[in-house]
Amino acid sequence: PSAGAAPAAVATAIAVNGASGGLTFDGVGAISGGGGNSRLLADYPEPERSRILDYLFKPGYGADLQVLKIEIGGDTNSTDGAESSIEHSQGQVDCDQGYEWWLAEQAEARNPNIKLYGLSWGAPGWVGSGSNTFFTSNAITYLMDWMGCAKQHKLPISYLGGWNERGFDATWYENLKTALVSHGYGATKIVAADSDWSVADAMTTDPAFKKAVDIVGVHYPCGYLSSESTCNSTANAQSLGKPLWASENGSEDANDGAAATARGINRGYLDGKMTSYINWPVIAALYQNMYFSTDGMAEASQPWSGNYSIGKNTWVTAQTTQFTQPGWHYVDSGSGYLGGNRANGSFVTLKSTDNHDYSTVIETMDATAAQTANFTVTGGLSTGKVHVWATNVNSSNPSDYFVHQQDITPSGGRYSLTLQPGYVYTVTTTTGQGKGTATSPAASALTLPYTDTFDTHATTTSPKYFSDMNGAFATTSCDGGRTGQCLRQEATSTPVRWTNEPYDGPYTFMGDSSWSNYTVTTDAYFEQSSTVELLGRVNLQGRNDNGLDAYHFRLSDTGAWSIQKSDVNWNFTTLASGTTTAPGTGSWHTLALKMQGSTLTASLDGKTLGSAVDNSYTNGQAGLGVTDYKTDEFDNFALTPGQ
Ligand code: 147
Repeated sequence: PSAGAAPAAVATAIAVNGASGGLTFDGVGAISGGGGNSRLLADYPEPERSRILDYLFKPGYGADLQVLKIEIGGDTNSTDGAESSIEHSQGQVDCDQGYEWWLAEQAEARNPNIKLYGLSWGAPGWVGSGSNTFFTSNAITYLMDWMGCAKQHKLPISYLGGWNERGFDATWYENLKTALVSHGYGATKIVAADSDWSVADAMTTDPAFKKAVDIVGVHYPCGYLSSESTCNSTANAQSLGKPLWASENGSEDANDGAAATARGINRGYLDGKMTSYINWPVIAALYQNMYFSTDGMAEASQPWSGNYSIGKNTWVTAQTTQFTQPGWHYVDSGSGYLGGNRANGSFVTLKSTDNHDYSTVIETMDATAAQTANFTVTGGLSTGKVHVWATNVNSSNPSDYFVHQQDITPSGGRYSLTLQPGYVYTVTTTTGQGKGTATSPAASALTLPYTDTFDTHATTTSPKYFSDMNGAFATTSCDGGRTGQCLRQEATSTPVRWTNEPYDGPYTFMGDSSWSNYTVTTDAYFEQSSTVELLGRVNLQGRNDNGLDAYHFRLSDTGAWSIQKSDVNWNFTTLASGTTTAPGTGSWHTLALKMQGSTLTASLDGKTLGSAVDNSYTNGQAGLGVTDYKTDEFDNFALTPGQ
């Protein structure tokens, strides 16, 4: 065009033909775990907790997730926390450990059609004993125990995976399939290998492996972080005749990641024939000093105030999930790139199993001008009224998300729609959509003093607000002649790990990052020869727990004590140390770490051991730890404010 003339507007014909071919749609969902990202949601007050769950799972209200992938907790760090195993020690199964069962029950209660998918990041030490790999026969025993727990919880597990992002062992998957069938879980499909496309290459040359695996699940096939605009699978994968999934995608901010999510959901099918898109993670319900603190569908990091926010990611996801069901079919004739050019955006049409309803999801994330879509409906699909819903992804005003814009009555099966740049549109013959209206209370700090005697909690659930980073801290009956409940570190040996931090001692922390001058006190019981610690001014954590800005007061049963600081690379600096009368094993003692300005003071049973001066950290949360996989106990946790 000559200077000044507007470029010719792009017009795209969308042929919504019910007779067209297309693969089966398996659903759009999200992951709880990998790890610790849902932890604080469990402790939210009502009614906020239910409202957030509604925004995630309730049909016609919010993200309306169709797949929920849950971590099979392994007592080891799996990104932003460690999730509890159901079997810390072989043969001792406790199906109430962790919070994923609770979350899955909440999801099922809201949407009985949701598909559940279990995957391990790590596992208790016994699973990999001697090998430190997950691909053992013990792991199969362990997964059958986990399936038994799911059954006990009345949670149907549609899909089960192997070891997250740690390759595959063909024989192991074959044995897993045999075990599922022989234990009566033959309806559960195996996804392999939650890693890269090489699993499909192996399946093309190994018929037994190919037979054992039902679905090829690959991570970040649409790129990692905001690069998500082109999605890829491989010729080998497409030759298998098995569903191909983006079994983990995302790792995006709840708001800033919305454009990548919108592209990825459509383009996974267009570019790579992938029929499921599973976002990591479901929610950012974790402390804000963690590495991936804002990733998910929503953010909820203040269980004391009830404050939360629903991310734009929820609404671009809803543009597909509220208008489709797993089991619907893609309509290939009604799917492609606008004007044949990926820069204009993409469109994907899905139809109901009875070939009546359809929904077309259009994204114009990278378009720069308005365009037109000209629809023609044929092949037995409804030519009745269509409803148009839209999300303006360029807007930061939530009232521009998930808006019912207009209804159009086709004429002779034809109608047109103008598409603005930066939008996701859904054109649908279905009804029942909705945008939740619950609003959040204001954020506020958790005030001191704070105490927890660990007596009021269920025996198998970690206490309120505590988020474990390695190991498993659970309330259980006290040892050492003490009555009531105490907090015990339950992992008895180094787990099969997923992360690779140089220091992986079990620790857990809680509270408000604004806390500055305070004393953290606890009673501690040395069940074995070991070193326990108090943490204070817990601040930034390195990715995958590869370090922590914090102060530590450590005491061993031998009487050796220290005040140390650690940094985000797990460098430890000893600020003060000494040896006191050995507390020994089998008895209770009271430890305290006082932080006042730059002065740090450690005391034992009311007597000062020593102090140090350091200016590194001025504020942060409080925690408890054991420097090795020992089952020490804690009681009477108390935080008292200083000046
Ligand atoms: C994934 C993990 O599976 C998740 O648990 C979580 O840690 C997530 C955070 O982004 O990352 O693992 C990946 C790590 C790096 C890449 C892809 C997946 N990468 O660089 O492409």
